[in-house]
Amino acid sequence: MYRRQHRHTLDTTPSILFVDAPWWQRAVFYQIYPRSFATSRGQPTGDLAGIEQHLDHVSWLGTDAVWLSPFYPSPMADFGYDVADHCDVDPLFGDLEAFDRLLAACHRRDLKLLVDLVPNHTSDQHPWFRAARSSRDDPRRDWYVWRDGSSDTPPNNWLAAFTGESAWTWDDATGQWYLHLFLPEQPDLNWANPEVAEAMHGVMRFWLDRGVDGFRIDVVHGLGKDPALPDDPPESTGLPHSALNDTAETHDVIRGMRKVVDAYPGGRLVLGEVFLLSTERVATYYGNGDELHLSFNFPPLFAPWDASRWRRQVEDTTLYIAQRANGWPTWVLSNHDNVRHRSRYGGSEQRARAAVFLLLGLRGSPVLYAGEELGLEDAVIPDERRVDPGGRDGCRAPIPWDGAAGHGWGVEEAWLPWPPEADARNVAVLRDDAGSILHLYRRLLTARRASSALQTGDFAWIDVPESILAWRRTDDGGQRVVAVNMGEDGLLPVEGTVLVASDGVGEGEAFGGVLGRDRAVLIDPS
Ligand code: TEU
Repeated sequence: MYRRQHRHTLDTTPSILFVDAPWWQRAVFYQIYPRSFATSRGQPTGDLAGIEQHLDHVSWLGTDAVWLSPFYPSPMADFGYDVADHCDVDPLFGDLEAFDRLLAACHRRDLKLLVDLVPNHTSDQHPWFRAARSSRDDPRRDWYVWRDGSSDTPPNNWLAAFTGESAWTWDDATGQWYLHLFLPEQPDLNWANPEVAEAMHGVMRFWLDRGVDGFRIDVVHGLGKDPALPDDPPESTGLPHSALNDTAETHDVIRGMRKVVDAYPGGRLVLGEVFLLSTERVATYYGNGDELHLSFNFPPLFAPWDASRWRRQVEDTTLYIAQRANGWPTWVLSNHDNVRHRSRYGGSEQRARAAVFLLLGLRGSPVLYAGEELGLEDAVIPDERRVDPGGRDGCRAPIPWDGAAGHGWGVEEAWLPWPPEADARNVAVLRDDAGSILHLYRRLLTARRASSALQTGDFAWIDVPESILAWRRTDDGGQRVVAVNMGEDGLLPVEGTVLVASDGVGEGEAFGGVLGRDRAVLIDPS
């Protein structure tokens, strides 16, 4: 069924390669937001060479693949998600040679690298949009979505994200409206025009030819628009159209992208950001094995620290994604768009420690967000330092690498304030403390790598008190039990050896039968 192999990585832990599942089903992903990860040149914003210098942290931790948020030339109205050139590197982050060095450094460590593809919109400073905007007759005009109308009535009721205002902006010079699901500085591309698809496929090939292992695709569910542009229903009041767009056209677009990556050897991946608030709808983006390999599924991210709510999310994910042909779930608790989960769950480190057992223990591919392994909370951002139009600054605070002034950045202040307790809660200090949350993440990642049951095994609930979620992962190679207690101390009717405990207590010993509030365990029941 599977073959054991020692991989040669900088890490001395022998790891096991299970050849029966594609790499991305076994992989743990690690998201890096380049502005906030590390600098190589003493700047307040991070850069690609800074990431390269800190890659040993990522491989020491035991993750398998990095997803890099955008580093492309950009006016930074949306901090890089407003791309002005899809095939280059913003000077803030380095250049294409720095990218190639980073990619090679990842591959030397057996880390895959995904880049962020932003195909729904460009910057308004992109040459394509500058051309499109210059005249109604420009050959690129139809690369974007334009509509006639009077300057006081937008074509429909769609709302833009972040501004809460109309998703249409009137272009006075040419007398038409253009569509933007996000900022007015982010005009939407018109994927109904085959030239757009061709151009974006060219962008994909540019990065695939350089050797990237695939893409995280931004707002992939937004790409196809219903040509009738129907109003959003009244009951969706307040939701931006970006959270509602869910059309048949998009599935054709995704199939086209999938063909591009499938033409390359080595299992290149498309991991889509489907920001729809229904897991049942998200599941449709896996297609029939001809659309996304993996999709984000955000409803669990929005669930509170509550066992019954989480049980429902796991059941939905199992029903709609795991049981779907070609469906394979992903799990994510934090990213650059949302308040970090430790803060969302009330701020206790104990809960953050227990939460990672969900991420790494449930069936599917986990996506970690840099800094969660330090148990970071969102930074407190004073009004005068807020910069993001979507109010997401807190989760984008720079990673503190050590406890000295400047936390390894060589500057007094980075582009955003440091996260809380950075003097004590940083990579260097937590690495020296075997009991830290950082070492907990590492132990759990190591335990996951060593167990095919935990990576790709079947999932079954264990019958336990309401406040506990407990499940068994099983395959031919063995079994693992994971339990997370979101409520009162409770009895867990499982015997076996504790492999990893969220509070570090009793590891290597027989499980005692009681699981405390906000505690979690990984047990070998054999
Ligand atoms: O996010 C898409 C998206 O739908 C979210 O931004 C969502 O609207 C927001 O979190 C609600 O608070 C992607 C990127 O992840 C995000 O950073 C970009 O700003 C956005 O696309 C536009 O490119």
